[in-house]
This record gives sequence, structure tokens and C-alpha cells, in this order.
Amino acid sequence: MDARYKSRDIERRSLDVDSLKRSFLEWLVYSVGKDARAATRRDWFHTVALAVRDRVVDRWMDTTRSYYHEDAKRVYYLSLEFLIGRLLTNSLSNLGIMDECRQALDRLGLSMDDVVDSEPDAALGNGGLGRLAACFLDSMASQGLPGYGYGIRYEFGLFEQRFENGWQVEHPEQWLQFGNPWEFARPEVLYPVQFYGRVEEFRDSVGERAYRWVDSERVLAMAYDTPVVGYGGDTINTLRLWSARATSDFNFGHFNEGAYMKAVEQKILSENLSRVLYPNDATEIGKELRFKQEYFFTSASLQDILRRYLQHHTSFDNLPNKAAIQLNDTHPAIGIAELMRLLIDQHGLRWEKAWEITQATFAYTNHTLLPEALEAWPVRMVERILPRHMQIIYEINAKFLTRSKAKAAGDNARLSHLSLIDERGDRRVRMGNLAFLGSHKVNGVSALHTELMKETVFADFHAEFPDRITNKTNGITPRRWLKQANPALSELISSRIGEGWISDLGQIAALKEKADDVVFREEFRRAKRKNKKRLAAYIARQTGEEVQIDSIFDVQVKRMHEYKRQLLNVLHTVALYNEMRDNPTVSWVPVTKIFAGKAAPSYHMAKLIIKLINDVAKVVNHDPSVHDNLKVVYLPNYNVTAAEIIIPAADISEQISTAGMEASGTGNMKLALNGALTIGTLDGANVEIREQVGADNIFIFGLTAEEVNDLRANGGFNPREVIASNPALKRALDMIATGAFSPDDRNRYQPILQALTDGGDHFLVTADFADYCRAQDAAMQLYRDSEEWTRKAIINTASMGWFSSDRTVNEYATEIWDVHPVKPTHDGEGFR
Ligand code: H53
Repeated sequence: MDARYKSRDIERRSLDVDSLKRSFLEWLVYSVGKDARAATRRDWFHTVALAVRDRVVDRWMDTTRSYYHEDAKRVYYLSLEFLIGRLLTNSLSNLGIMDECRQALDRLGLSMDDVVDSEPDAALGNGGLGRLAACFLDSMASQGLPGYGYGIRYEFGLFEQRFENGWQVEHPEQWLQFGNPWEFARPEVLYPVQFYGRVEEFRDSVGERAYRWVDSERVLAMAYDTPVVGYGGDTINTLRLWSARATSDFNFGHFNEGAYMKAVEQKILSENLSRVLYPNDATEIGKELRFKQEYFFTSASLQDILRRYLQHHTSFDNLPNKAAIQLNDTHPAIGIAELMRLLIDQHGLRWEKAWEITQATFAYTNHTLLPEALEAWPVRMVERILPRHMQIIYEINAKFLTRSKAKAAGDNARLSHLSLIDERGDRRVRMGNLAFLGSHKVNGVSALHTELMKETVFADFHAEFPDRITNKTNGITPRRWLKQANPALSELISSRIGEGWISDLGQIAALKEKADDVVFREEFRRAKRKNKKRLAAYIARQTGEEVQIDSIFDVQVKRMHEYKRQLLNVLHTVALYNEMRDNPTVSWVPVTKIFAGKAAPSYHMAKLIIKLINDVAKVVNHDPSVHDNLKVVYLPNYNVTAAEIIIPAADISEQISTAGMEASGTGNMKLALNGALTIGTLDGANVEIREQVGADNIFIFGLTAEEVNDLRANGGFNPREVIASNPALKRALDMIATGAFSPDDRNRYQPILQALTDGGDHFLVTADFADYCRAQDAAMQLYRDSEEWTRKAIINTASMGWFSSDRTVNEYATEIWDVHPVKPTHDGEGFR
């Protein structure tokens, strides 16, 4: 090789400060096209990202080559959402060159923070489900597992939330506006995806009945690849996102204006498929475009998976030994019918063989029991958009129902629950049932959730297939959620127990004994204080509000949903406000209530609760009679980047959903890992958090899932009686009802009051109010004893080892996927 190229090649891989600095200057000029004088912060971000990407590419190719040479079994994680957030610090941190990069920028007179802050937050997801997918990608790469993410490259991510007069308003999230330095466009990786048309029956070469899908419209799926850097930089996996491209099949032949405009219109319409993420979290709205998005990315991914498989194999018999496909919720569940179609119609397999392969390849994760979130598409729509799939679904259903035990027992009610078709009203395809039936394993995301799955939505399936449901409690990646987000605490931890916890979070248990070490406690507090200062500055920038560092930072950050009960929190806030006003001479522990989270744009009740919190904030924050002992802030535009600032600074973690309704939660894990004490119900993974941290180190309150169930089964309760018997609650509600927080519109909160009273208080806010206040009081009392508080906070951090997504992914790998780590061979030069 030409020596000049060779040395440049080595330079590209070198991780020392000088090489980085030289690379930055070269990239700035030759790729961004600016000189140092004219470069903006954003230019520098692109420069640094491209130079870092250089250091990843060889290892990425090595990884892919190793998988190929070993013909390793891969796992494909199909997800409509990947909430990855920013990638620069993530890549630098996982490559271990954070300090080197900082120094290189320093030598150029640049601030690392400014560069980092110029990166847009990639919000290709709504909340927990999308962030879980991102944590899993990190864990798979960090453990050398051959894992691929497949999803959609939305042009617009989750909307940007702003407040106008306290109301949420949505703005488009243009994360790609200035280009995305991390991705590689693959214009040659292109698959056709069909829609509409009809099915034709014919006889195949051996005279058997066969089908073909004809007269359909086609859209092309084009791949964009983003490298996923594992911790240590050894394994670099791939996140492949599909973007919709129009085919050139349109008839541009007629050059009259009408035809031309129509053709262009068509192009725009097809490319709408990857235009925007649906902003609903755990609620379905059943729009046709959404269904088409689901099929679009699923079909492209399956075609890609089969293409890769066929590079090594001629028969499909081995597919389940070479590919595991995980369905992240029912969003890609149409993949069951699609794989059947591809195997039968395109590759000529017989039904039985195709079904055996499909079931052995797919597994399905359920993330919610909320009935409104379980996807059920109208049969008429599925028939029109995917006529061949509808046929296949009918056939799967017919074969299954004929053989089911329920049929044998003549149990018609059970049979109708098992059916893939909901026959009540306009007929619908139950995607959960399809996913269940087409998978060899089905999992819930916390122990409680999995048990409830067996007892409720999938009770009849569980009776048919008692070995299929399994639990995989969620986890979070300690790299992003402790090492990167909380450098102060991470450095403290590493100084005492070494760095092993970063890739083996179980080791963090060694900190438990440090809870009794007075010096360590002092340092732990110092780290928390540093994070609280950082958050206070952020709050001041975002809202103009000054908050006290010494106050309890009481944090509820998550999507806005009635079942998550931000309303319960704000009612407690009003009650606390009243108590402080009534008792001005008491020496109160100052409290800062911090809220953040987006509401689905069409979810009026959720938006009204946001407005209520902002209205309460306005009154409380300007009332001199509480002497700044209480502040309320609602931070706008909660996203991964904001979470990285808020979570390390929290003292209290609010996990207060109505028991039985939050499948798992993962914010609960992030907050506890960062040393916040949880106030929570026995819901989702809170139950397991309590087991890990011990009942003395968590504030549990409220009805249990079983009690909620009994209460509802026995005709509910009378919220008016509960309200009448609790003066603090009554007073808070009366204030809201009479316009104490909305003098400009005294009736504004009628819908909320109505829901809590005549509406029957479905989420049991009033029922849990008294016990919630008790838990809050206990927390406030404990906070006065700062040594005891810190002790418990340390125990929380030290007890979270089990909630690493490395543990979760390992369980999937061994118990569902049967995939194993592959050690890539790096034969390149210049690696560290
Ligand atoms: O998934 C998280 C859970 C959380 C659950 C959430 C979720 C979505 O974000 C979207 C759709 C859906 O069905 C569920 O609400 O409890 O922690 C990851 O499993």
C-alpha cells in the first residue's frame, strides 16, 4: 500500500490527543468545508462526530465480518421505536476516549460541552418502549452479542414540546435538518414493499393450489445504518433504519401537467411512510398510515434477514438456528404473516414447514395490559391494504381453532377469546393473539406484569400453551444512565470499587458497606449536590425559576398519562402548599417538585393536567407566604438529553401509577441507580426494586394490584365519600374547582373534577391520596436526617445491579434467542 495512505489509515484509527486534533482539523476543512475561523459550534459537532465515526468503522466491519465468517446466529430486534438520544458522548465514552477528545478540543480553544450540546437528540420513540430498545442495543454490543436493530428512519422524531401560557404546544422535531453524521446511507440496499392490490389463485408446478399478490402499489425501503458502539469498542453492531422511497414505476410518460403533478403527488404520498413518528405512547389511535408504517419496516427487515441468511444457506430448515426475531410489542406482529407469505409464496415452502419455521424464529414481548393499547386492526382495512396477509391470518386462525383444547372441550367463550379475529362489532384482527400464536416465547417486562398477563389478556392462551409465557424484567444500561449521565457519582464509585461495575453492574453491590462510612456519605452527598446545581442552572435557563439546592428535589419525569397519576402528585403539592401557608412558623423542609413529560397531542385530559401543574406552579412560586419552601417546575420538552441532567439530581423518584397498570417502568430504575429514594406503588418493576433495595429503603404506599382489582370487581368505590372524609383533599379539590389556580377561567378544571367524582375516579387518585401523603411526610421527615437519608440513597445505588440491561439481554439471549457472544477479530493496525 502507498505509505502515505497507510499512515493516514493508521491516523484514522488512532485515539491519542494529537491524532484526534489533527483529524478534527482535517475533517473540518475537507468534509465540513469550513476553516476554524468560520466554523460554528454545529460545524465542530459534525467534525468531531465524523472523526469519531472514523475510529469506529474498521471495528464495525471487523464485527460484521466475524459474524459472517462464523455464520453466527443473529438476533434481530424489530422495533417501531428507538429512543437513542445523542450519540457523541455515548460513542466517546464507550470507546474510552472522552478525556482525549476533551483535550484535543481544548487545544483548539473549544469547549467539549458546547460541541456536545450542538448534537440534536434523536427522538425516534415515545417513551419507555423506545428507550428500552436503545438500552438493549447498547447491552448487546457491549456483550459481543450479534444483535441488529431494525426500525424506521423517521424524518421527524417525537414532537418538540413548548409551553404557551402553560399549555402544551407541539412543534416538529427536525433532527435531520443539518444532516446526521452518524448514519451511512445505503442506496443499494433497497427492498420493494407492496400495498393494496388483490390475490390471484393458480396451480403451481406440481398442481398444488398457490397464490400471488398482484396489481399492488410498491414503495421502496432504503437502508440507513448507524454503528452501535459497545463498551470498550470491541464490538460495533448495526442499527438499520428504513426510509421510504417512491419507485420509479410511476407513469411519467404522459407529459401533460395533470399526469406529472399526479406522479409527483404519488411520490410524496409513498414517502410519507417514514415521515413522522406517531406521538402516542401506550395508546393506539388506529390510523391507516400507522399500520402501513408497521408493515413497511417489518417487510423490509424480513426481506433483509432472509437475504442475509441465504448467503450461507440453501434451505430454510436452519433459519431458526441462525436468526431470532424479537417483536417489540405488537407493532411488527404482521411479520408473522409476512414471513409465512415470503416462505410460501416466494420460496415455495409448504404451509406446515413454513409455520414451524416461523414459530421457532419469532418471539414477542408484551409491554402493556391497557386494553386501549392492544392493537386490533379492522379486518376490512387489513383486507384492503394487505389482501394476501388477511388470507394467511384466516388460515392460521382456522388451523389453530380446529386443534385447540377449547374446541375439544366445546368451550365457545374461550374459543372466541383465542380467535385472531374479534367478531364483536366491526371485525378486527387481534395483533396480540397473532403475535402470541406465531411465537415460541412470549414475555412480559416485570414479574408482576407477567403474572397479570397470565391472569388477564392472555389467560386463555396461557391455558393452551402453559410453557410459552416467560418473564424478562426490563433493565437500563449503566453506561448511559450512570457513567455518562453522572460523572460525579461514577468517579466516586470507581475510586472505591474500581471500574468493573461499568460492564458488570452486579459489582456495585460492593458499595453497600460504604453506606456506613461517614466520609463516603459526605462524598456521595457532594456528588448529588453537584448534580443538583447543574439541574438548578438548567431549570433557571428553561423556566426562569430559581430553586434552592438544599430543597428536596422531588422528581416525576415520564410521559403524561392518567394512569401514571401526575394528578396525585399535584394534588399533594396543593395540600402541602396549604399546610405551609397554615403553619408559617414551622421550620419546613424545602421541597422542589419537578415535573417533565410530553402528552400525546390528542390526549386532552393529559394536556389539561399539564396546564394544571403549570397553573399551580404560577401561584405557588409567587406566593411569599411559603417563603420559597415550595417550588413547582414543569420542564418543557422532556427527552433523553433532559433525562441525563434531571435524573442524577433527583432526591425522590415518583413512581406512583395505579397498581397493575404500569407494565414495568424503567425511569424508576434510572432514578434509584442515581441514588434517589422511590415513593411508589407496588406496580411494575417497583415490586422488584423493593425486593432489591429492601423495604426500609423505599416508600411504598397505596392499593396493591389485587386490591385495585377487587375494588373494581366489586363495583368500584365512592370517591365523593373519600373526598368528604379527607379535609386536605377536599380543600385542594375545592380550590381547583373554584378557580384558585385559574382565575382567568374558573371552570377550566371541571373535566378533572368530574373524572375524580362522578366519573368514578378510574385511576383511584382519591383512594390512594391519604396513604400517598403519609409516604410523602415520611420522606420529608427522613430528609431532615441527612446521614440516614444518604445511607439509604447509597443502598439504593448499590442494590441496582440486577437492573442492568446487560442482565436482561443475557436472559433473552440464553432463554429465548439462543444467541452467543462472538469475539470479533481485529486485524487492523493502530488499535489500542
Ligand atoms: O414500555 C416500557 C415499560 C412501560 C410501558 C412502556 C410502553 C410504551 O412506552 C409504549 C407502548 C407500550 O405498550 C408500553 O408503559 O411500563 O417499562 C418498556 O417495557
